[in-house]
Amino acid sequence: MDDATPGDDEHGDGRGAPVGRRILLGMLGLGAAGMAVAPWAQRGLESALGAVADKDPTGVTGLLPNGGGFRYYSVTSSVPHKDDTNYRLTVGGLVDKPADYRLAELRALPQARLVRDVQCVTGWRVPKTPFEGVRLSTLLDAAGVSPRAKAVRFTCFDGAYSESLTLDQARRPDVLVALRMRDEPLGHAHGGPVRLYVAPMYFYKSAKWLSGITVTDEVRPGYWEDRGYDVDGWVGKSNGRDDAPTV
Ligand SMILES: Nc1nc2c(c(=O)[nH]1)N[C@H]1C(S)=C(S)[C@@H](COP(=O)(O)O)O[C@H]1N2
Ligand SMILES: [Mo]
Repeated sequence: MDDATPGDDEHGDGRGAPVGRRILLGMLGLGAAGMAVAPWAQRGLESALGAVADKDPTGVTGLLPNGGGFRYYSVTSSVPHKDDTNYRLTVGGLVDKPADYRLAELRALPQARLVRDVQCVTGWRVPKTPFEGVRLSTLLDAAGVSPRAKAVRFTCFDGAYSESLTLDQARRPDVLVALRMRDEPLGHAHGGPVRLYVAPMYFYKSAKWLSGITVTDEVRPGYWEDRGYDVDGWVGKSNGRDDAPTV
């Protein structure tokens, strides 16, 4: 199960982003250029994405042009852009040593790399997608989890989304606080600069724009789980679906 390979050659597959995708992600990155530009650019982009969206109930969605089959999802109509200057990830709750990580601090920790299929509960699947980042277990160990703790809650700087895992699930080696996807820094559209990546579960568990990790004494269902998705989101064994596992 533990096939994460820290230190893999990040660009070894020679993959290059198609031009269309570069342009799109460039637009998504505009927020970093200035506060005056970002809200306009993002609204324009998101309504464009809305125009090509499938009839999909799960929030603002759209097929990312040349995005390798990924769809853009957000339950909010706009999301602030965060980067090295203002991104923070807090770790708190039932821990001995609450922490507040900057991006550079997360990058300085040991990194793990996983290459698995991605499966959305609405049916789409993207094969063999590299994700790279810090194992969640590394951050939990550093924080010193209380013996009373049973679960972990995740919150997001979109101000709305949340997720949860049991402590056992959270400690799996295939659960990452991801900084990179497809061998590039995680872009805003995919939840950058930092998202959760829960490899063996449906992609709704992989909370985008991650900003808070709170250790709790019980599982608190997340955004979609309050709206009917299974809390234990194992691919192929939940949500009434029989997809092949994302190995
Ligand atoms: N913050 C946040 N995280 C989220 C979502 C969301 O709407 N907001 N949607 C989830 C769902 S249902 C899916 S399928 C994936 C989509 O990730 P993508 O936009 O990178 O394709 O993000 C998950 N994480
Ligand atoms: Mo999804």
